[in-house]
Amino acid sequence: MAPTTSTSTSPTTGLITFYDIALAPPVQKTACSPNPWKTRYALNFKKTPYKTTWVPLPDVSSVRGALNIPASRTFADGTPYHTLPVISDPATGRIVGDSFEIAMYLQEQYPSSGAGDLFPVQELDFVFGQNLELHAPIAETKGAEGHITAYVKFNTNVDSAFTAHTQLMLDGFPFDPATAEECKAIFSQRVGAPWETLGVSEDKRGELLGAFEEALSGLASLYKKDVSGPFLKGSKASYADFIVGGWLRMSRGMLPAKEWKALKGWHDGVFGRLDEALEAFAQMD
Ligand SMILES: N[C@@H](CCC(=O)N[C@@H](CS)C(=O)NCC(=O)O)C(=O)O
Repeated sequence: MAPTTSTSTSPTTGLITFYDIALAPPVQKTACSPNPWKTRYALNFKKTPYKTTWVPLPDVSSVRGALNIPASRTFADGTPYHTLPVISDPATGRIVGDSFEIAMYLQEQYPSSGAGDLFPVQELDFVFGQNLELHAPIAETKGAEGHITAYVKFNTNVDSAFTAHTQLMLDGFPFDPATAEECKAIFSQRVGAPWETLGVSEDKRGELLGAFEEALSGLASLYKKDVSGPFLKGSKASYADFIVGGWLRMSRGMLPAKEWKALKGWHDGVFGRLDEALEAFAQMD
C-alpha cells in the first residue's frame, strides 16, 4: 500500500488542519468516529495547535480527493475507500491520511512536544483471533519500524475486536438529519442489504454483547498488568490507549445507554476508567 501522504511545494506557517466526520449537530457532541478520535487524542497529547474541519459523511471522498492523497482503505471489490482522518500541516507542507501514519508523523515531526513520546516501548500482545469478512478489510499500516510495529499489530487487532461487534451500534448511529437518507443509502449499497436490516434485534443482543465482552478480555488483561492504571503504562498515556479510546468513543456515542454503562463495567471497569481518563486529551477547538 502506498503511504497515504503527500507533500505540497510551499510550506507555510499556521495551524494544522484536522479533518473529522461531521455527524448530527452539534457535531462536537456527537463526534464518534473511532479513527478520527485516535488522531484527536494524539494531537492533544502533542499539544500541536490545530483547527478542525468538519466534513459531512457523504463529502469525505470529494474532500479527501481534493487533497490529492490516495485512499487508505480498499473495498473488497478493489475500489478505493476514502476515509478520514486527514491532517494537513502547513509547517511542513505534509498531508497525511491515515490515523496511524498521522501518529507516526506527529512523533517524528514533534518528538518532544506536549506529553512527549506517543510510542514508548511496551508489550502489546493482544490478539483477536477471529477472521472477519468485511466489505472493506482492515489493512495493516506499512512503513512502521522497530518497536512501533508492535503498535501497528495492536491497532489492527483492536480494530478487529471492536469492528466484529459494531453491528450492535448501528441503530444508534448519530446521522445528521440533513444527510441521513443519503448516508443510509451509501451504507446499504456497500453491504448489499437495506440499512434497516443491519442492526441487532433485542432478542439477539445479549448473546452478541457477551461475545463482545469476551473479545475484550485479553485486552483488559493487558490493562490489569499495571494495576495503578488507568492507562496501559499506569499514569502515562500512549498511542495504544488512544487506539482503544477511539473505539470506546464510538461505543459511548452509539450503543444504547444501558449497554455502554455495562461495557464501562466489564472486566473490573478498566474500559470505563480509561474512557474517563482520556477526557484529558479530548479537547475540541
Ligand atoms: N486506516 C484508516 C481508516 C479510517 C476509517 O476507516 N475512517 C472511517 C471513520 S472511523 C471513515 O472515514 N469512514 C467514512 C465512510 O465510511 O464513508 C485510518 O486509520 O485512518
